[in-house]
Amino acid sequence: MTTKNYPENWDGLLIDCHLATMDGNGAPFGEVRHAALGWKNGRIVFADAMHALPGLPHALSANVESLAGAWITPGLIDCHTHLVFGGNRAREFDMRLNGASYAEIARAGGGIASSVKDTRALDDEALLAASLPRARALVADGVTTLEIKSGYGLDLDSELKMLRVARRIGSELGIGVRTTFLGAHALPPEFAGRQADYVEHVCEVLMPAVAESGLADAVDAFCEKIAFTPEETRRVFEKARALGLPVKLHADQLSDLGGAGLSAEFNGLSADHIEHTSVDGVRAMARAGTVAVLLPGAFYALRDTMVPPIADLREHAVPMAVATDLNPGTSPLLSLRLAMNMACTLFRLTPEEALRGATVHAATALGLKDRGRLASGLRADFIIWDIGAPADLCYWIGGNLARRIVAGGRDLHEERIAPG
Ligand code: DI6
Ligand code: FE
Repeated sequence: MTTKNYPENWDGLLIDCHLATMDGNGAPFGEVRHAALGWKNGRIVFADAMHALPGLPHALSANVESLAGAWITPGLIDCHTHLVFGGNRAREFDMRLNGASYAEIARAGGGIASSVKDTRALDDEALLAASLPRARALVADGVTTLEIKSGYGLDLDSELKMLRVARRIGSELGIGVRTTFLGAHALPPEFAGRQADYVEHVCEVLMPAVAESGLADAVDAFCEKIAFTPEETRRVFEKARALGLPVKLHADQLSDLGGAGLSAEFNGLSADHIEHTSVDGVRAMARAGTVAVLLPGAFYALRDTMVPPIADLREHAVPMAVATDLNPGTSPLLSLRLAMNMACTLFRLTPEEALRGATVHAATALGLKDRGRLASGLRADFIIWDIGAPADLCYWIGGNLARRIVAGGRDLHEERIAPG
């Protein structure tokens, strides 16, 4: 017991619960049983065993609730999405079922280009209205921070529009949103046959204006045979570095172009997909502290067979994050928990690795140190779940397990997250 002045006036105090703190305390999931969680002014002030509380619960907060043994985790973090877009690509789903490949559809002018057309056609309000239900679906399943990329605009006005809408999703839903400029996603139609000119345009026109706007937290590129070469990606990264923006990369998804190593060379926050990454790429990531972002939704939707080098990542202690890659083409996946389940089933992650991948390592992939764990001083982002053990979050396929979703100390009201 300490001798603090009472009452402490915590905004809330949950008692008789179990915490999966994800805070490397040696226990699986960083678990603390028979615990309590207190918060004040949007920050966690207590996340530990009940017997360590610095006073009687009612002396600490006027708002004490017993949870009768429920489990609490940090709010989940989806560190790779493209959820702002117009239209959808259900027709391509049909085409793929009839034998067309993703690369063939892209070469025939479908794919990303069709989402660019549909995204350019919407104004801010319409794009927000189209995108909000997708964000709500993620939040309803436990996400309190998400990353959203641009890349379906590919001209200055449309890219800025996407980034503005992404930021508005954060304020509308009361969640954390990090934005990423993905100008090097595909070649827009007005640059057909002039890829070098477009890369120049991204570096000399789009990226400086985006940086100036303050609307992007990072820069990404799609480094792939059907998109941008490693040399073009390097140019984009050099510009990002000059503008003071951190980088991350769609790397080695369909072929090994050395993308993971390239991201690491620029101290990238993450290298994402990485199905084809070599052990040299993994070593480079380990040296640079670049997070491996696993995207099993795209692997599943494309019926990929090349599993990311999980054993190498483990051996070299590269942190593994798990994200939805929510996008209209290759991963129309509206649940991060389902991505966690797929990471276990398809990539053989343990449930603990998958939950670390959607909390603490996802935070690192976004350069965020103030969330992803339950610990004093961090943001009060947490979920109360209807589960018997943390691994259940990966075990169940679908379902509504989140009983209560708290972001920055505020309960996200039903009307905020209910589809609408
Ligand atoms: N992320 C991407 O940017 C591409 N694949 C992926 O996993 C393409 C997304 C799209 O087809 O719209
Ligand atoms: Fe992606």
